[in-house]
Amino acid sequence: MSENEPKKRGFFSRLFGLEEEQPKPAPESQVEPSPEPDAATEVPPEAEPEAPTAPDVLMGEAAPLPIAMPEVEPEPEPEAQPEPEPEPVFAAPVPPPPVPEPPAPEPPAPAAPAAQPKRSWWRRLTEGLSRTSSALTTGIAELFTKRKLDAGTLEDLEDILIQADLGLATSARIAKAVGEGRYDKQIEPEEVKAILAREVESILAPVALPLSVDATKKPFVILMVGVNGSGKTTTIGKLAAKFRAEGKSVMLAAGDTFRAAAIEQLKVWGERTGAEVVSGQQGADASGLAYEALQKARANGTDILLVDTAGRLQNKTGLMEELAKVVRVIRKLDPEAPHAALLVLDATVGQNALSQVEAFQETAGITGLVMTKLDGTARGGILVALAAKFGLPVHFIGVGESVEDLEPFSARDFARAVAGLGEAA
Ligand SMILES: Nc1nc2c(ncn2[C@@H]2O[C@H](COP(=O)(O)OP(=O)(O)OP(=O)(O)O)[C@@H](O)[C@H]2O)c(=O)[nH]1
Ligand SMILES: [Mg+2]
Repeated sequence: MSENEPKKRGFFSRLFGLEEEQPKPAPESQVEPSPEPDAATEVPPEAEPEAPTAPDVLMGEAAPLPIAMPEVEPEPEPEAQPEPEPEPVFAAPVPPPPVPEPPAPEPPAPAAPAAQPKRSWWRRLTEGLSRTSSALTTGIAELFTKRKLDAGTLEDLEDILIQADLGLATSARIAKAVGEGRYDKQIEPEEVKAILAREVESILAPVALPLSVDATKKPFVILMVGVNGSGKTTTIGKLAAKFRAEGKSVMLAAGDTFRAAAIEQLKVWGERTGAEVVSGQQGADASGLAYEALQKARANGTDILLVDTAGRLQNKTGLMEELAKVVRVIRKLDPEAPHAALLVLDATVGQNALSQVEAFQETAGITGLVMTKLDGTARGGILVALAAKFGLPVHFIGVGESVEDLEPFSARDFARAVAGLGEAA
């Protein structure tokens, strides 16, 4: 029984960190509606001046993936965004938003080799998930070594799983699976890990779905949304590179109009990937820009339009409303667009991801998830909780800042990495 039960909770708590990590702080000063000529109607704009848009057309051949380095570092961003604005009015640059104090900027991206060997993918994934997996495997080893299984052990196991962000329901489910038919028997830690991997894989498998691009939609519009610094713009760059490598034409819409650096960052990705960038002036209306880009992509016969948006915290209603407007305005041109609305989640935020999904789901009708920064000190267990709770497709995971660091999501790889098992044969 449990008389020699090791007292390891404090250790786990320290391993996991007790606090929730929040997404990159993004002080947002909610700005009052900017003094824009009122056009509160939802009339689509016409005859927009093309003036502020200076597309960098760099359409090349389906390119060998260019050196991938997002060197335009997201600047301290005033995430001060105008409240819902009048419907798209192009070329009506609004004065730059007030500047609140800068958030901790993301560190500048280190230089990375253009093409890393594919092999390193598994290593980066397991290293990124090591915070989660080592806590789990250490906990499991201490709990199950030389002990018979009883209700107390299973409760302790459940606690370990909950602390690994797997969520209450999933943790209970896994503990139950471990207990089945094994009461009063000894069970090896390796067996527990195998059950953990199996259960996690079975939860993740239904959501591990590729992003399918319907070629009959021209352009196929992909809207990228998420909180500040989650990796939207970088993921757009990586996706653009993938699509270009498949020979598709790609256009990028610089819908984060609040920061000049955000526009520049997207232009850099456009140059690297041979994708045209449609951008407006800083402060321009984001929905208007998206509308203009869609018109342009249509006129050009572009295959895929990727629309960047400004980061916004999910509890800022004004900013979320502005995002809803981007969607509404796009739909004026194409009622089915955006054909994909991808929520980019930073894997290091833990439980906060749950409320991000809820809020962005409601506002932008997200169709799928991309989880980034799984190469960092990730709290990968949250992906399992998200899958169990929302069942939204997980298309890709990001394991680094370079262009090749975006991988289709594999339920088996992820589950084995979380459980501290080796790469699947
Ligand atoms: N380690 C790692 N860093 C990433 C990954 N994806 C993005 N980043 C980095 O995260 C930082 C923020 O990425 P961005 O793409 O600018 O994030 P964003 O969501 O567009 O940010 P805002 O526009 O400010 O809301 C950059 O330094 C990226 O290089 C990833 O998968 N792994
Ligand atoms: Mg961005």
